[in-house]
Amino acid sequence: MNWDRILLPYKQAVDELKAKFDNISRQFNKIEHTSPIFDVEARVKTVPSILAKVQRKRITMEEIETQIGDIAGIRIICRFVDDVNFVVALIKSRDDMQIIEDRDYVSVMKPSGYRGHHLILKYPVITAYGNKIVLCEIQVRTLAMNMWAVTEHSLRYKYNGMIPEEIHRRLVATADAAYVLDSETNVIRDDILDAEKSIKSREEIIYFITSSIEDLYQVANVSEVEGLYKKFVGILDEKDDKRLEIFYNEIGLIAQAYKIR
Ligand code: 0O2
Repeated sequence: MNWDRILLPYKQAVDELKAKFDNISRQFNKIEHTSPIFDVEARVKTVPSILAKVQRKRITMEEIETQIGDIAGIRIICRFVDDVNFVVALIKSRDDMQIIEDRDYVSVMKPSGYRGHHLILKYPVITAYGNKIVLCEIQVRTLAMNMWAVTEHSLRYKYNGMIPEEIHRRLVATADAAYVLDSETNVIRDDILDAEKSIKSREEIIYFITSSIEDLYQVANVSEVEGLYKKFVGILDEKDDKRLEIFYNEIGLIAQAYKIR
C-alpha cells in the first residue's frame, strides 16, 4: 500500500485546520486581548496505529477512509470549560466543515476518567491529485483535561493497556481533582481574565514609555529627557498606576510633538 499517497489528504487537512484555528486564536488575542484557544496541536495517525485500529474494529483496509474518524486529528486546548463550549459552538457554526459525530465527554466523563469534547467532521481538501473529503477528529479539552489524558495515555502505554489497580485508583482521584480545578477556575474566569488584561495593558504602557524615552534621546534636549526618565523611575517605584497613566499621556503628547510616534 502506498501510505504516503493515502495519508496525503489527511496531512493537508490537519495543516489547513491548524492554520485556521491558529488564525482564530491570533484574531481573538489581537482584538479581545485574550483567546478561548490556548493551543492547537495537529497530527496524522501513524501507520502502525491505523493498522492496530483496523484490527480492533475488525474492518477491511478498504473501509479505513469511512470507518476510522481520527486519522486526521486536531486537538484544541482551552484554559476554561466555558472556552471549550465556546470553541465547540464556533466549530459547529462554520460551513467549511460538516460535523457528523458529536461526543461530549465533558458533560459525561468516560469510565476511565477521560474528559474532552470530540467532533468528527467531514472536511474537503483540494490536493495535487484532486478533490477529496476526509474525516477528521477535533478534540477540545481544557489544560487540566489534557494533562490528565496525556498522563493516563503514557501510563496505559507503559503498562501495555493494563494499568495496575493502585495506579488506576490514583488516576481516578487525579481525574476528580482536574474536574474540581476546572469547575473552580471556570467560576472565577472573568476575574482572572480582567486581571490579566490590566497586567497586559500595564506592560504595554511601560513598553511605550521606555521606547519613547529611548527615541527622544535622539531628537530632544538630553537634560529634558533625563528629567522625564527620572520622573518615570519615580512613578514605577511608587507603583502608582494612576500617575503612570497620566505620565503615559504626557509622553504620548511629547512623542507626537517630536513626531516619533
Ligand atoms: P490517540 O493516540 O490519542 O489517537 P471509535 O473507534 O473511534 O469509534 P474511540 O476511538 O474509542 O472510538 O473514540 P473515542 O472514545 O471518542 O476516543 C478517541 C480518542 O479520544 C482516543 O484516541 C484518545 O485520544 C482519546 N481518549 C478517549 N478515551 C480516552 C482515555 O480513556 N484516556 C486517554 N488518555 N485518551 C482517551 P486513540 O486512538 O485511543 O489514541
